[in-house]
Amino acid sequence: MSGAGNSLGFRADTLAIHAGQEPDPISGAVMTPIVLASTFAQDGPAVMRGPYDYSRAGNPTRTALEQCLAALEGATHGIAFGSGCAAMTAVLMTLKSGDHVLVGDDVYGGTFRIFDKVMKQFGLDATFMDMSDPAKVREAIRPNTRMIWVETPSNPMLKVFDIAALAEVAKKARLTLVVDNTFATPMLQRPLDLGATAVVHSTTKYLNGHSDVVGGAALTSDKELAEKLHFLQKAVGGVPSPFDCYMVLRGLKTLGVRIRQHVQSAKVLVDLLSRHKQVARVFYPGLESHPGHAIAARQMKGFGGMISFDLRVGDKGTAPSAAFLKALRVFTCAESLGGVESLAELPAIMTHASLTPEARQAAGIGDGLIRLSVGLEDIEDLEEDLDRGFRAAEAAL
Ligand code: P1T
Repeated sequence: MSGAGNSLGFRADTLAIHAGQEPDPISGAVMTPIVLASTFAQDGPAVMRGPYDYSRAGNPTRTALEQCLAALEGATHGIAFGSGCAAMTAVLMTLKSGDHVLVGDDVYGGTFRIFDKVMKQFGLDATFMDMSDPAKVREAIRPNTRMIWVETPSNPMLKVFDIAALAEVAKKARLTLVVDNTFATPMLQRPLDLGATAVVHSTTKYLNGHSDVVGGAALTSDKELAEKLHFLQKAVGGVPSPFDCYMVLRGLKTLGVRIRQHVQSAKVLVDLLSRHKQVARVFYPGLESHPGHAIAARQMKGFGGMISFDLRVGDKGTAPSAAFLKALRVFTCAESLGGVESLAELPAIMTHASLTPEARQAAGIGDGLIRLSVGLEDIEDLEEDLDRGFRAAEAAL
């Protein structure tokens, strides 16, 4: 399978294992070699021997990863970065001072921080808004708006937005639509097929899947945008190491089976949480009561492995939620998500602490909001662990 592998029509589970990866032409090694070289011999000054001259500009292990990710997202171009934040920043650096971006009102805290604390200094303006009503998004477009940016499902409230409808709005106004597909992964949702211009990922999460890499990527079939991103990758230099690229390639091989199990286990825990007297509300797109359920059912192949819920905390602030998290023995209290191990966290003081208190309140991120990344442990151990948490939370009330 050569190049992006995509044109050959293979399906996602096959692409995840083979796209961008041929047995090594010299040794026949089945696994992609980790090419650690920072520089590559030239046949003479500025006479390239092969496609590579310097590893910031390009590296064979990185190319394999970029082609694999591009194939999975149905993109012609993949551009890998040293973190999800580096990938997102590069995409925003394709804009210029005075431009304006419409951003979904529920995004990872670090994404909010890039807009609020970094890009703002360079004159990039952003409006955070609920993107549930595409007509409202259309009305919010200004003469200087260049981009619509959305996470779906979103972090941490699991909001779902209609990618095809937003793509329609973007297309009519000649805007770029960027979708952060970290929570869904291409196994469950392919935004480019629905009309998005680009997809961004934190490969740190499900794509790598083993909580041992920080990485990111942007995928697009827009040639002009891809050229700008390749330029920024080389010029600004937020590149991943060859070893990290290899690790993500290795993790990707099991993405399909992992995601199917994450989804199946999440469903069991959602049922448990939905029936629990200490839970005020469960946020999960698979619930029929979820406002975005119909859209999720249409645009996703499964509802994902992330769950948020509001624990009843009375007037005790974060104490019952903290007690819940401390009592867990299978779930680890930690930021991040998408690994084989289950994680639990308190967005208000962890992943979304960088939001302003007003932004947190507007998003609904309160003291009782607990976010779970459902891992691959035995489901009965996970159920018992949540019981442990609930008992500790009750004692703290
Ligand atoms: O951590 P990094 O690889 O830089 O990725 C940033 C990022 C981008 N997009 C989404 C949707 C994310 O969730 C993240 C990182 N999120 C966490 C660390 C977290 O615990 O939510």
